[in-house]
Amino acid sequence: MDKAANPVLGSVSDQYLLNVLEAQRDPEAFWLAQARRLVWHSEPSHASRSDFTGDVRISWYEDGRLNVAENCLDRYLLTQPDKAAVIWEGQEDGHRTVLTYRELHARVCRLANTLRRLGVSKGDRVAIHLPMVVEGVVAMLACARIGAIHVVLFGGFSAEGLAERLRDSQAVVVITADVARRGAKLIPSKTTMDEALAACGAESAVRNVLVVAVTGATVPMQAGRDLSYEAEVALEMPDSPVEVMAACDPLFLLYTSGSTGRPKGVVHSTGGYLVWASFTHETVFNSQPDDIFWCTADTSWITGHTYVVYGPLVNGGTIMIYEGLPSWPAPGRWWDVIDRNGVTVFYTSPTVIRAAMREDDSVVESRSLASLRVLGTVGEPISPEAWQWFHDKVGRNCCPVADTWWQTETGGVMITASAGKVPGRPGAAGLPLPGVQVELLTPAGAGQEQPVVEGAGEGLLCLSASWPGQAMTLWQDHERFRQTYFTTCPGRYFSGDGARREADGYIWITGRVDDVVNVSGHRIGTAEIEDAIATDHEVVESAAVGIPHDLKGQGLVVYVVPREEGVLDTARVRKVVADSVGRYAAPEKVYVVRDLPKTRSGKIVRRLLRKIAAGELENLGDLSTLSDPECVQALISQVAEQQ
Ligand code: 6R9
Repeated sequence: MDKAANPVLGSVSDQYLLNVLEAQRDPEAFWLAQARRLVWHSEPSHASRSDFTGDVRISWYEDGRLNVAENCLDRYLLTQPDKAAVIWEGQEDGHRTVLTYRELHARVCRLANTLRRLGVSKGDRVAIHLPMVVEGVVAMLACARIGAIHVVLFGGFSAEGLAERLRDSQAVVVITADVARRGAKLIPSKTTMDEALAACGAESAVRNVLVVAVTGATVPMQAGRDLSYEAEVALEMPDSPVEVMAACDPLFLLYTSGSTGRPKGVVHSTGGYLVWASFTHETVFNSQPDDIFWCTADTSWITGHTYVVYGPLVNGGTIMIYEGLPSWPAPGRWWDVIDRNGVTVFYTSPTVIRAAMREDDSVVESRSLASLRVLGTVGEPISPEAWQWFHDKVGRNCCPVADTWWQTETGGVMITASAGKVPGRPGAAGLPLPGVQVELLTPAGAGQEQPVVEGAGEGLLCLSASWPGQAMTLWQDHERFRQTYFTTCPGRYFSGDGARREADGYIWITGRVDDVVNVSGHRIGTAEIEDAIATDHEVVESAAVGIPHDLKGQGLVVYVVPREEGVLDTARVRKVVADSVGRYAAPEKVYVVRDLPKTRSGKIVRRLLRKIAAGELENLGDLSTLSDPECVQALISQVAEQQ
């Protein structure tokens, strides 16, 4: 990067550029220095022993030993025991709790002791299925304290979705809620979990279910298995020893969607992940000790892991957690949360911003928002218009906006305009963080060489060197890990996204190039949807694609070929998806068609289906590879009839 020759980079801070250069010159020394952010029982003697070739090995700080909960809590008991660690606000009037570091530590210890008493030990999996309540944070840290691997499950999963993940992870204890609040709706968490466990039958390893009384509703309790969370933790002492872990022991696994059917259990490490959480939380948001840091993500998303819980706490910050929706009971609710609690950093998603833009500007303008210092967004591309609105209306023209590109697999932010260091540019993600080695590769046919794009240009977004936050493997499927991420562009990690780089280095994310659809920031594999639909015997074949959607970023559209021509209940298809994946994945539209367009080798041509569903009929591209080019016209008219 040549600062002098480049007016934009001219305003990138010197310290930032120095870090970039230092990390490039001697990554080993740079990352070893970053490890000093943490407290270690035994300090690592080296940083990375990772290798993207052969069987693929991701290994950071290998001989270091530490405990994550001790890093997030105990170290601060000495320096700032009475500082607020968590500010929680409920969606019901007057529901608010503040926990100091001392209090959070005590709660974590009580649960850690409870889990130990229930026979949970190092390496066991514990599933956490909770709404945005303090117990979610407590549960993650309690697992970390005893070396159990947490698996946080989304509250919106169907019973079948939960069952699949419980079977795969072989969790021994589940922590769930009686009922969760979601605006005016009540979500029956416990009974959905009961259904999931019934569906698992003998394939589940769950011995106990701890039920948090979120609303206090009466729910069925199975004797011997189900226990009241509150009653159990009350039996325990507020102190508990930590399990000292190796840096490469798994801290958690988190399921995410890929381009094949089965969800992937992404496994994150203890040492490398925590260094990454600390480094990125400080660098990206220019974090300050008196920040009230509000990342609005659900804890079941990687963003919730890294920026609701681990990043801010490992850096000794104060986190804000809000239970409810942005516009319930009335528009502007989240702006009130910011004003009432003095939130300084607000990190949210483009979906939330787009929804707020649709409201009258007076909603946001009538709030003060004077406490805000830094804004961030994550999850999907943000349009220049939405970026500008966020900057002008929420940030009142004076807060930097960091769009942050990253993934479940990267553990934390990778590409962004770090607040106060790199000038933001509406619509662009920004620059790679220090130590992040981005390469864009030109897509090539099988067996062909893939040239690296130098300077300005577009290509597949790859990372050519490991970084501390990189996932180590997929749960019990290292071969799938290697195949998924390291074969498209050999010797590199391939993200599944495409990107464009400007001459001055700024990167724009162009979206997924694989079969993953991003609906309001939820990654949904089209194969997951198609597998669900395949269980309907009236359907011969189906194809799911994503199309642009004003509010959600992308919407799902499904094409189905019925067994009996023209006869199919589309409502049933939507229900089958909602039941087996979750309501959030129910398609916007189901088209019943006679045939799907395929290549001569039998591959469904999704590009065509996407264009037809989006009504972009002018340029359908090359149809010569289709086995039956005629089918396209028929398809277009069948879709038109159903629109
Ligand atoms: C953190 C997170 C990852 C996928 C990723 C990409 C999309 C995320 C983005 C973005 C454009 C951004 N994505 N952030 N696209 N600009 N700032 O979202 O993780 O749920 O695993 O999703 O989301 O397509 O590959 P995850």
